[in-house]
Amino acid sequence: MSRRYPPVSIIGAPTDIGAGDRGARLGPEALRIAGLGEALVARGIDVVDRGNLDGPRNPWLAPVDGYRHLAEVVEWNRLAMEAVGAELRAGRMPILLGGDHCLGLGSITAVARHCRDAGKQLRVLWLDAHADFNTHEVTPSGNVHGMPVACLCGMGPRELTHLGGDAPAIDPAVIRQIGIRSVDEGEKRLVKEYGLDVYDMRYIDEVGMRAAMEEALDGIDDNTHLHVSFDVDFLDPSVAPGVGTTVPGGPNYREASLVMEMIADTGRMGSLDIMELNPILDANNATALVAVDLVESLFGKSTLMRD
Ligand code: B3U
Ligand code: MN
Ligand code: MN
Repeated sequence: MSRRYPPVSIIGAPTDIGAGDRGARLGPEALRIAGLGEALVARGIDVVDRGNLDGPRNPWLAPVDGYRHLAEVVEWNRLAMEAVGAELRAGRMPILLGGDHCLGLGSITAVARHCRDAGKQLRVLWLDAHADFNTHEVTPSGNVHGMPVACLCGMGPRELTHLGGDAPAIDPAVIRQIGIRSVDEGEKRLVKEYGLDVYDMRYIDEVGMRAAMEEALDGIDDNTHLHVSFDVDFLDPSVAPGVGTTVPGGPNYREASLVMEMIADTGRMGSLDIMELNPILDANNATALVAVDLVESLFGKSTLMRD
């Protein structure tokens, strides 16, 4: 093992409060059963599993004013923000297990605050089929898992945009979105207006994953905190069927492995979300196993010694 990693804390956030299907609440357990913790321990990493956060149940109601379950979403994100923040303050690397991707808001709000306090430069890699840049005005669903990036950039209800006190939590310029292939009509306009740096599948097909990732990782230095927000629907459904919103034409296993390996090579990953795994829709936990395998690559697993 050539590189040393900081101690890791696994935090489960068993909720589908922001999703359009139920089942992502089972994601943390499926990832544990797929051997996430053991795989990291086997790589020589100090791992503590903090167990699960305990937030409100999913009342499974229709959207109100463009948001489903806003009060519960706020509470889950507050819990996620506090848990992630506590690990960062303790010098540990949080891995937040979703749960649906609305939780990226709480996680990254905590990471952004930590970076400000520590004088670090933040870079967010958002691996996803979706831009998650909807607002209550343009959302086709009212599901808040389609909105966390917008909220982080200051667009959304005050309870979410000001979760950490200040809004916006981050500057859109720190985000790189990779694997995008489903953006709603109104959302497209906002993505353009805010100048999000999006490496969509057409771009990846044209230049190749390696060149796209080189661009996305450009400018990272020793003072960078790299946050990886991994929505499992980033992957092509042929390798990852166990998610609520599959979109065809995503990165295959080889491309996704390269993404993770290139991130590992930077040595700068300081926090990670693994989101949207829905075991109800999975086949024998296959998607969870793929996710764990890719996380091992994120933590430096490679076929040969490279250093
Ligand atoms: N953009 C759609 C679908 C969606 C976004 N994120 C996920 N699905 N997982 C929406 O509902 O906002
Ligand atoms: Mn997402
Ligand atoms: Mn997605």
